[in-house]
Amino acid sequence: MSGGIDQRKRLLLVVACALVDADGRILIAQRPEGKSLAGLWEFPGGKVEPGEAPEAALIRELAEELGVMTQAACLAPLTFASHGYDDFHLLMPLFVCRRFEGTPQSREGQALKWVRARALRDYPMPPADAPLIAHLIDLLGA
Ligand code: 9L3
Ligand code: MG
Repeated sequence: MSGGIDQRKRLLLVVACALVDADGRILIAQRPEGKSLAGLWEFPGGKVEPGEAPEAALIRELAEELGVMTQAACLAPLTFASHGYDDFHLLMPLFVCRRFEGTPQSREGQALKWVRARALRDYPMPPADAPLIAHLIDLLGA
């Protein structure tokens, strides 16, 4: 998390997920060309719509982006990112999900990779995501 929130900035609420497989590896997705932060690797997720619960938003995003099905009871909150970009401030809870159905597929042209917690540091990530790695290493070990 970085500093306080600049009250002049628009707040953006995004949810992200560390999908964890049976070997303890975590799924990351590379933001495709044409999107902001293209080329950077992120924890899958997206914007929470007004009136939507964070868990419901994440279930929707995982289905849309990866074709993966899960349930709110399978989403454990771990921490959250708070990062000021030039034109908005991002708040992003990170959930951990170990129980899901389906093999993640690239539904939006994004590259996908399963990596160990410690190896996450080898992938360039958006500034909001990078500080979350330490929490995943604490939880999952190397
Ligand atoms: N974002 C950062 N890290 C993430 C996710 C899912 C999203 N793990 C940022 C990138 C965009 C904003 O949140 O600035 C909205 O995400 P999207 O709707 O463009 O995926
Ligand atoms: Mg997204």
